[in-house]
Amino acid sequence: MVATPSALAAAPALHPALRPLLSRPYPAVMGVLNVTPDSFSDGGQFIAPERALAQARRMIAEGADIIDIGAESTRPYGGAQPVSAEMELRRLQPVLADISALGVPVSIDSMKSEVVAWALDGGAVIANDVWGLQRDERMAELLAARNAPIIVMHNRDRADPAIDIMADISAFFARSLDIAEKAGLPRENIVLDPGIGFGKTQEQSMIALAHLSELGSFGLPLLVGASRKLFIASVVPSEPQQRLGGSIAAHLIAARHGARIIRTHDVAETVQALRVAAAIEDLR
Ligand code: HH2
Repeated sequence: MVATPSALAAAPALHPALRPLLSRPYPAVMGVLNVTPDSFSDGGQFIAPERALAQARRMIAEGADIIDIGAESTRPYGGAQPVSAEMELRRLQPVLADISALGVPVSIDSMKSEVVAWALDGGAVIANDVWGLQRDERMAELLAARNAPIIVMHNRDRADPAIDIMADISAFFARSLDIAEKAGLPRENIVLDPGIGFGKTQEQSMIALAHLSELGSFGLPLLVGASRKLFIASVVPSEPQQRLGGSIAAHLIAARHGARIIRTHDVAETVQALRVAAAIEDLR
């Protein structure tokens, strides 16, 4: 079952910060802004505050509906250095208020509740937790207290080629939804994300895209972030900066199978692809 845009937009209970993002015939686009030295595809490019602000402005001009700011690289198996909450805050502090003032909702990509709390105070409106409420036990309570929307992403410590990845993703989401319910975080605040490239073999990342529509059975909006990820290079060997074609292919398939938010580094090209695909589909 695919949660169609009209069904989701009509759902009376959708959190008000999510509603405008989900009411169009093509998915909303989340532009990635990494204020990190070591992110896998753009590490170091936007750590200078003036560059981060310029990149946010550029992505908004290109059609981004959300800006996702991250101050810790989460790249799995890529040797990303875990950073302290203090370091995340030191990287976010010079940019968050200015970017939040640009008129587009900001999400905070952090698995630490103290960073998310600070960011929500400083202008971010959506939490993006790559451990889906399952790493920091204070996260669900914090978001319930603030009535903030959250992206719950599937993750695993390591990939296991022997498992049924769709069953694993569904079981993970069920656990996250249980944690949310116990904390009093309403279901209508939650967006689900299969976590392309996280705790999955390259093939499992592609299986998650191919079978995305199965996750529609949760009745919640789906987000997909396939941008520049390694599974693309498993099909066509390429460096992260050379994976635009593969990213767009994956995102169009995700949109077709029910994704309502697409997370990308390449906003202009992604918006164009999604809009053209939607215009063509509309004629069927
Ligand atoms: N992917 C990355 C980071 N955060 N959040 C969600 N919800 N979904 C994703 O697929 C996702 C995410 C990895 O991409 P990037 O931010 O560019 O890299 P890094 O973690 O190295 O900063």
